[in-house]
Amino acid sequence: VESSTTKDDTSLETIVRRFQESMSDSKTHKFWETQPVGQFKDIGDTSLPEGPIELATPLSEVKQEPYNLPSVYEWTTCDMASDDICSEVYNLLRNNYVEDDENMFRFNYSKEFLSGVPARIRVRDEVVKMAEINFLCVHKKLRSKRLAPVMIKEVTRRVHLENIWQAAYTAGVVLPTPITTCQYWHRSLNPKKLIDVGFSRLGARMTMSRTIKLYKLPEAPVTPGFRKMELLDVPAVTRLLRNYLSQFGVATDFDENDVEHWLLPREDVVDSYLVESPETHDVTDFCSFYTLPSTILGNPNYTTLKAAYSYYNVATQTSFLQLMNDALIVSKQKGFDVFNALDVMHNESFLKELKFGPGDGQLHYYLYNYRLRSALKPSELGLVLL
Ligand code: MYA
Repeated sequence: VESSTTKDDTSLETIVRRFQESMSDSKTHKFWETQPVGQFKDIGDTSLPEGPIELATPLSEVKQEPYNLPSVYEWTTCDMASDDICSEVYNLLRNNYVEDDENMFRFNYSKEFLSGVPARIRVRDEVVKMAEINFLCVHKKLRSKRLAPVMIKEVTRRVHLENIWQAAYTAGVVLPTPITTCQYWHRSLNPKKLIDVGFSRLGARMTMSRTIKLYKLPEAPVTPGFRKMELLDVPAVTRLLRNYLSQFGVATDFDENDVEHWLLPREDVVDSYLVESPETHDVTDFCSFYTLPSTILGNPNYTTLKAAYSYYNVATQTSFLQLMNDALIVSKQKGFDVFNALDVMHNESFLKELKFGPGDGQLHYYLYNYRLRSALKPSELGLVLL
């Protein structure tokens, strides 16, 4: 949700929230304090080594049976290739997954997103095999019963059995200890709808028609050679991305298979565009975004907010500003209401100029069983998790 608060906001709600945020570091975490993650008490202790916190153990020493659940429950492994099971998981998430602070919107990930995959993530000079953990969800009726720690321990056990000892994940809540904290920014594409559903508000001294004019975009992309990515572009895009991501402290380590899986355009999942030089036919620039609608809760006129999320972008010949403006233009053409981006990588350099506004939510990034000597700035992070 677009932030409606300014620095001098002194409403009681804001003061209480800021206080809670400032206290959350000193809150006790009965579960997380037992886990191999950076602990709040160690922040600033530069004597601790960077790298794995616990060593890998032989697989025969990994607990072979699942953790116990309260008696009426049992574990099932979801076969996501089965339509029925995929629908069950999809519906659990559609009704119970992440909401904004005011409970106006809830993520509605499409079925295509719902698979777990291993990843290679580079930390400084080390490429580490990790699990990307996502979609942790407990039904609304079963909250606050300490089920989440059992689920996390069980997924950890299962990942260990795959001989993987590290993980990466993001969350809106503060846990021990973020490697960086990022902010979402939002670019209105359909300002009238965004205002109607309470996603954003009419600015001071603005009318609806002036707002619509402010966010108006050209009909078509302006960069010569700007086109959709195709299968044959995979090697060139991989080269561009690997070169770009090498400058960040923590980043995805993409190979050609990963680029094909994560970035090749898929209807309603991911869109990728590139610039092919009209003279040399070299691929010089790349931009991408994924589709993540949110259900609009309790609005009589609208049910779905269509949001595009900036994914990975690389500009070498085109200005970054113009490349991202072309991304906005194609996402508008495709009917998105809003284009979201985190302040990771070099995104800061286009956010304000392209009329993104800061959101009210933060996204914290975490590594499991891997210590960083010090936190990163968002601009030092080359990793976007779906
Ligand atoms: S982030 C998205 C998380 N999902 C949602 O926000 C959906 C809506 N919410 C829910 O479904 C529930 O509220 C959840 C918590 C399931 C989140 N990440 O059972 P509880 C800790 C990690 O009584 P519930 C995503 O998917 C909390 O601090 N821990 O609480 C990435 C407390 O521990 P402590 C969390 O509200 C997930 C304990 O759980 C989160 O009923 C990455 C309370 O448990 C959270 N988002 O359920 C998971 N929220 O006392 C970690 C609360 O210590 C993966 N908690 O503070 C770690 C790597 C594992 C693999 C390792 C391989 C080597």
